[in-house]
Amino acid sequence: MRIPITTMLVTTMTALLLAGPVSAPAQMDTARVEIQAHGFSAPILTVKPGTTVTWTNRDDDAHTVTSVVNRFRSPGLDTGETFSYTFTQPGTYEYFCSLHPLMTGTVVVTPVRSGS
Ligand SMILES: [Cu+2]
Repeated sequence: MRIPITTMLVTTMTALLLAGPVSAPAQMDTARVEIQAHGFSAPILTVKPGTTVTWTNRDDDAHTVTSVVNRFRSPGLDTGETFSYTFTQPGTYEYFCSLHPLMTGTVVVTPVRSGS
């Protein structure tokens, strides 16, 4: 009995999906940035893909974490409030506080090399 070509295609594609993308599996890393004295505690933060970065506002003033190219955008964070974003793709992500645009920061997501 012949197997329809469409069944074979679906099976092949399913196998590819199960095999996952070529890139390394996502990692459950976390990183923290404190917002204090009208600045970000890590002006340049370097992380691996899959890292969830959490910003915490330690100032009395409200601040935001706003991506320059609108990849992420926190609401206004009052004292003690947090905002988290997971960086899945390598790249350089610049952000600032939309209430105080002189407050800037950068997250650099480094590519993961195979075999490391
Ligand atoms: Cu601010």
